[in-house]
Amino acid sequence: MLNSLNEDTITAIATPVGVGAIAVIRVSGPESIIAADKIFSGKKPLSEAPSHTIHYGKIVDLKGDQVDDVLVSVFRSPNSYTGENSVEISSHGSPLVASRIIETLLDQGVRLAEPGEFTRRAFLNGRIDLAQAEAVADVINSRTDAALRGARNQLDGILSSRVELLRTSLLNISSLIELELDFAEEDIQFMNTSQILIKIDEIVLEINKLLGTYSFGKVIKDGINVALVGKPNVGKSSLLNYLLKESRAIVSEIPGTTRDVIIEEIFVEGILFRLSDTAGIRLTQDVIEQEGVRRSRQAVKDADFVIFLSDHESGFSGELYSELGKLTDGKRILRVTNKVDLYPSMGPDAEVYISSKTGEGIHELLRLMKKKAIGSEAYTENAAVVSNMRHYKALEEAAKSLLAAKDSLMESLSGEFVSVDLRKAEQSLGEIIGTVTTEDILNNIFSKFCIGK
Ligand SMILES: Nc1nc2c(ncn2[C@@H]2O[C@H](COP(=O)(O)OP(=O)(O)OP(=O)(O)O)[C@@H](O)[C@H]2O)c(=O)[nH]1
Ligand SMILES: [Mg+2]
Repeated sequence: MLNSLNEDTITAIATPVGVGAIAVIRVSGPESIIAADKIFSGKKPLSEAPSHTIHYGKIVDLKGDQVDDVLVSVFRSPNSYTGENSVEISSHGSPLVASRIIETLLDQGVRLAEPGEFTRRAFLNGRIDLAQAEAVADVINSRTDAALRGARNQLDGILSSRVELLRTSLLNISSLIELELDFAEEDIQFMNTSQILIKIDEIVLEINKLLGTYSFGKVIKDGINVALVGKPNVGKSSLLNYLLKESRAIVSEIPGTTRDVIIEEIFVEGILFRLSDTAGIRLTQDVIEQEGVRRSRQAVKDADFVIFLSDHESGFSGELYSELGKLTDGKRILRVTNKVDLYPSMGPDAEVYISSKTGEGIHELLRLMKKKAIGSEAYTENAAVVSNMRHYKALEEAAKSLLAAKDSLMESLSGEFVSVDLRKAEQSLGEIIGTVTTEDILNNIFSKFCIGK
């Protein structure tokens, strides 16, 4: 089933639900042009239309009623998104019109597509590999230029070709070892152990390089969660408001103002920061504030990194700091001292001194936030960057198998052991681009797509 070509023809609306200028209805599968022809009335039948041509006409339902006038694009296999015969019907952008066109198509034996089914077919028909198929979703979901650039790179196959290269070198080594096994009695050696070790080390190095891009790639793709915590009244809500350039959270001189966690997004040089303003952490008798403090602690646990805000009075020492140290458990922390307009002399040991009133130091704060988020590593436009957890895990698995292969080699175990681990590593790499895959992996990936993609 997995690799068989699809026999049935599917349809879905490819444009967002709701009113718009036009709606696009996608049809793909062996019967798509024939089915569209049956409901289409134009100058010439679509069955005579060459690939990549557009045709004006009317959609007429089973009863002979006209549904809408439309433009129909015809794509013939294999030169279409899915690799199959496909049709795209552009109608007026009314949800009612679009669903009536879908219904007339269903009357012709076409079925509704599942989420991501068009892209799944593109993968199964070899139009794109699995990493590229995943990049299609990333392109759609991109919210920053940097995220879009990363997703485009992956869609263009930059990661895929790197992985494919590693896979090919692995295949070369394991075939040599397997060949040696075939000639075991003649005691022929095609490559000596140290040569093989060097080759494996080269591949491990490349894999580690890719693994090293993940924290950067993930932040670029998904943004980063930052918790703003500290004692009451140090100016957490004031800082959030300053960064948002609006009076989002209530600010007052009364300690314990904020109770709920307030989450807002800011973009700093193309990176999405999801900031949580939290209740100031302290012991309190107020039950509502207690709940607020509990939520602050949770926000710290959920965050990728924590801005620990203080003023000259509170500082960074004491119980709160040691508690945060435990809660953050090795997470990134940025220590910031606020209200420098009041106390210009350097106070507690902060990485940056700011004023949420005058804006002093905010530029430096943003610079440090960016640095904490993506690290100092800068990747060029065309670098292969890993941004997907699935790819990361597969690379880790591959590295593990390679290390096992190295161990066997060094212990002079039989070539069979080495070859098994090399094959495993090669399969892990294959999972990234989809040369090795299972129905589960595919369902997991494509169920997250929208319908019509
Ligand atoms: N002068 C000065 N005052 C500030 C600054 N930042 C905040 N404040 C004042 O400090 C007081 C507390 O500010 P908030 O932003 O409510 O403090 P918070 O940390 O959110 O407090 P809780 O929500 O109670 O935990 C308010 O009166 C602010 O106007 C600053 O940089 N300079
Ligand atoms: Mg507050």
